[in-house]
Amino acid sequence: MNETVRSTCCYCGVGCGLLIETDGGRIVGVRGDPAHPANHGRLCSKGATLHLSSRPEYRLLHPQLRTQRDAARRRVGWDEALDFAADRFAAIIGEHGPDSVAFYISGQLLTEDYYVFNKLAKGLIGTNNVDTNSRLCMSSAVAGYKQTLGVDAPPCSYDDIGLADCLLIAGANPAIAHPIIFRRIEDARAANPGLRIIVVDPRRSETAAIADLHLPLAPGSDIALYNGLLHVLLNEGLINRDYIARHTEGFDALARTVETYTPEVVARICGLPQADIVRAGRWFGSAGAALSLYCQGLNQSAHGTHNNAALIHLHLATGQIGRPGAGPFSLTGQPNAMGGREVGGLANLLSAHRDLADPAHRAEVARLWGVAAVPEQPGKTAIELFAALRSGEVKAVWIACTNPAQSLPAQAEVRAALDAAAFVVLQEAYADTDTAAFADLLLPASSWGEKEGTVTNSERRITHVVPAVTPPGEARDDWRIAVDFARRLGQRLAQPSGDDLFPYEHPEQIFAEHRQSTIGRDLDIGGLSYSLLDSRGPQQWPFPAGASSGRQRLYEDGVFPTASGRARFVHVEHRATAEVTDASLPVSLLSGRLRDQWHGMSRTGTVARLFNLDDEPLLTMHPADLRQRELRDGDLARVRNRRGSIIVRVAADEGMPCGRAWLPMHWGSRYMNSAGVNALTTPARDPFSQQPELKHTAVAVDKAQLPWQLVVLRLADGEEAGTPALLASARRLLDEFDFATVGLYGRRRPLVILRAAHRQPLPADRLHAIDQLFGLDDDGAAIVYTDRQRQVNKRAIAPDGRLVGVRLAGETLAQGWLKEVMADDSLDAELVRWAVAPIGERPGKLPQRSRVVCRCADVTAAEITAELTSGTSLAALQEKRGCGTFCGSCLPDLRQMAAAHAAHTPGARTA
Ligand SMILES: Nc1nc2c(c(=O)[nH]1)N[C@H]1C(S)=C(S)[C@@H](COP(=O)(O)OP(=O)(O)OC[C@H]3O[C@@H](n4cnc5c(=O)[nH]c(N)nc54)[C@H](O)[C@@H]3O)O[C@H]1N2
Ligand SMILES: Nc1nc2c(c(=O)[nH]1)N[C@H]1C(S)=C(S)[C@@H](COP(=O)(O)OP(=O)(O)OC[C@H]3O[C@@H](n4cnc5c(=O)[nH]c(N)nc54)[C@H](O)[C@@H]3O)O[C@H]1N2
Ligand code: SF4
Ligand SMILES: [Mo]
Repeated sequence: MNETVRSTCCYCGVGCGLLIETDGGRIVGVRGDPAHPANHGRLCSKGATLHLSSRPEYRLLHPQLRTQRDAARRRVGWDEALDFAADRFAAIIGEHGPDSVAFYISGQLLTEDYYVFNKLAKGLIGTNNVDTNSRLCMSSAVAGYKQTLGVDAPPCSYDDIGLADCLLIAGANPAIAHPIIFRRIEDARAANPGLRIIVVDPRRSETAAIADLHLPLAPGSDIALYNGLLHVLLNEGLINRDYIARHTEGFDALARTVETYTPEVVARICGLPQADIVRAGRWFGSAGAALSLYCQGLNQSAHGTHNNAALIHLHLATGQIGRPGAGPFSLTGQPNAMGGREVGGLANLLSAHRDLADPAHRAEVARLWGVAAVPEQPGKTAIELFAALRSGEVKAVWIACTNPAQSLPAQAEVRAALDAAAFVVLQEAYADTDTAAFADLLLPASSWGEKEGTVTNSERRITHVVPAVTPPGEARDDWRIAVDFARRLGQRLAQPSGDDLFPYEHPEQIFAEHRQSTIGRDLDIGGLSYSLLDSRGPQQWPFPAGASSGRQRLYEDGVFPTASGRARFVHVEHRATAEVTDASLPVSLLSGRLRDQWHGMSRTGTVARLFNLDDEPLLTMHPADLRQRELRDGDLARVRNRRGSIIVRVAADEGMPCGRAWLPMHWGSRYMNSAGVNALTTPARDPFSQQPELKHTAVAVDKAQLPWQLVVLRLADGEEAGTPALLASARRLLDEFDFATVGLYGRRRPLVILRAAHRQPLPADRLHAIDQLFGLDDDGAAIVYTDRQRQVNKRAIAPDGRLVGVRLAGETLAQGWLKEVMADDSLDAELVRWAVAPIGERPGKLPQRSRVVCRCADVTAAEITAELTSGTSLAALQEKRGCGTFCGSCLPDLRQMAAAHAAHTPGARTA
């Protein structure tokens, strides 16, 4: 029976609402929820393909345990798994004290999950060693807000985007990372011709395309720039003296500091034209409403807290805060980074925005939980935690919903730490992330569409999510796993309080306790309940008891939650990046996101069409930088520094200033034969937020001499059937080569692609073994080409004239066109022999592939024209193929195609 359940997207912090469609207990589709205020029915390509991402073949289905490090894990029952874990934790705590264990959790957990883990560490065990991947993500934003505004609260709402006259997008790439926010920016641009958009980003990002002014500053030079803009504001009389006098403190000292940040000085530090700095200052200062949107370009820095503060200063100095269309709006990355901050699930925070350092706050939390005390000593933050695992100071770690063996910087250290740990537990939804290789105990967690609880998005809006289906295998909800473990551990620690502390049988009981902890605090949600969220829809905090709605905008009255009620200007000065480029490491390596992949790709990496935009991790550099290294587009390069070395393919990009390079963060050891970008990144971190400088590391880039190339393209059998097994086969080969990547491609019939390069040709028996692994060894259906002199060997399998697999060794030129025709299943039988043609050229008779108009639903111009020609209306076409119904960015194109068709076809319908 078909059912529809309201939920949210589990990817980014925009927090789009969606409707999950189920049939017979399986998720069969998703649509944007028109009633959700975050997205009003829109979804981006990732949200729109969520229903394709939950195949049980990829999921972790049963607990697995190994009692000896070198042994293989075996399947165990939940009782055995959790008893074993409780025994190990209790023994370690008994012998070495509470601080010898730690939890490393995630902004992708629901608030209720988070709450239980936090209480388990701080309330039951008595350690503050609970930190999260938000340390890599939002902790500088938290510290930046607290230093200036007093508490960790983004003061704005998404609606402010449409009300601003000046948008300052700094160190954020919403076109890729927050696509539905970017749709709002495009709408604002269309509606308001006077809108000015400034983008501050060291490279010409996808978002920079919409900018009126792009400032490609030197990596890490943001403080200099914002101090320089404040200098311009002061110079040009664009500050709001009245606001400063009434609502802030510390301005005069900062004004003296920024005296030296003249446009001339700042231009030199940032590598920008002076005139652009002055122009940006004037635009910001003269705007009726100025809104800043910022993210990891500011946060992931060894001075990330002050990057944030320096930007917030611009708003305080001009009074551009607490008004429609104005304010410093930190975009959150993960779907529930906000919820984690609310429950205080970080090593230096306590529940409901309380501070660990404050004895009164500690006493309040102890009272709320009914424990004697919460520990005083701050816990270890992510980087410290893994260093302590390595040194043996921390012996056991419980990891949930994050993949540190890919996402933390300096991977060699991190992996050594996981190796050194006495006991590693991983609570995961997917079977084989890079961290899973290190786990002694693997616990299967339920995931998107299967769980109940709440999430808070970037604009402080809380949504209640309910399950649409039951979890696969024996997977259980994260909060339930934590509660079950906590009760068992409580018994062993001779603290019968385990059961009393964790009496929950339903997530709403946890929510109620969390709600209680917020009463009287800045984020008071005393008026919320699951039923209110269901009946009146998602709500923004604060929402105290008796309120009729949440607060759209904070600080409208100019009163800030500081001791004096005033916001603070703090002393910020330009500082260099932790690592400076020099002659031996001349390139600044930046990293970040691609539109269609999510972090370590455990989920997005299973959906073929999410590889269609980018199916390999490419290191982009300026063409001149490539030329200087004798690299051509598509060549392989070695990227190295003293921490590591990886090989990747390069691509020319005029938008990368010389001396900078860019690599996506998504490919780890399951998709390529290295740890990816974090083999190279630095663990250097901000002194206030402890967030590491993931956005900049100094590297050398040189041509990699790997002349022998291999590509395998293998079509899976059914819609998705066979793909997991083929992917697993390809993965087994990764380490055989000096360079290798695996991935998917295509649409209804996915292709699995292995690309490799090696310093010398592989012997024939190895090639044969590869053919066997991919089912290409059936001599009856094979077409083969061999040129011993050139050491070229090609093989294609085409049963009944239909090309289903190709292996090219020695020369791989045909892979480009083969990938397209195989994914489309469009190669005529008579052209199949071209697959193994000597030079790999494209057959002249092959029609050019039609342009993809809707990338979300993957519909081409030819398909749209065919539908229109057969009499389908635009509305019916949208309904049938889904095009234009997700993010909406192709709608103008679609409408134009329909209109053009109508103009040429009397009587055709355009609506
Ligand atoms: N498609 C997709 N979307 C995602 C995610 C994903 O994995 N995939 N992850 C989500 C998460 S958790 C997060 S945190 C967000 C991140 O969202 P964003 O921060 O918007 O994305 P990033 O690509 O990490 O980095 C943003 C930009 O910072 C720039 N940058 C680098 N160094 C500097 C600098 O020194 N100064 C300035 N001003 N800019 C700099 C980079 O060139 C990059 O374009 O995305 C979220 N959304
Ligand atoms: N070089 C570089 N490194 C970076 C960044 C960068 O820009 N550059 N960005 C950093 C940032 S901002 C972030 S947020 C991190 C992200 O880094 P990670 O947190 O390591 O990334 P994910 O791949 O999202 O990991 C989440 C894991 O949880 C699993 N999972 C999904 N749903 C559930 C569930 O319901 N329960 C459980 N238990 N597990 C589940 C997924 O399968 C996945 O393996 O990476 C950081 N690392
Ligand atoms: S913008 Fe895309 S990834 Fe982010 S919540 Fe919305 S649909 Fe999901
Ligand atoms: Mo993040």
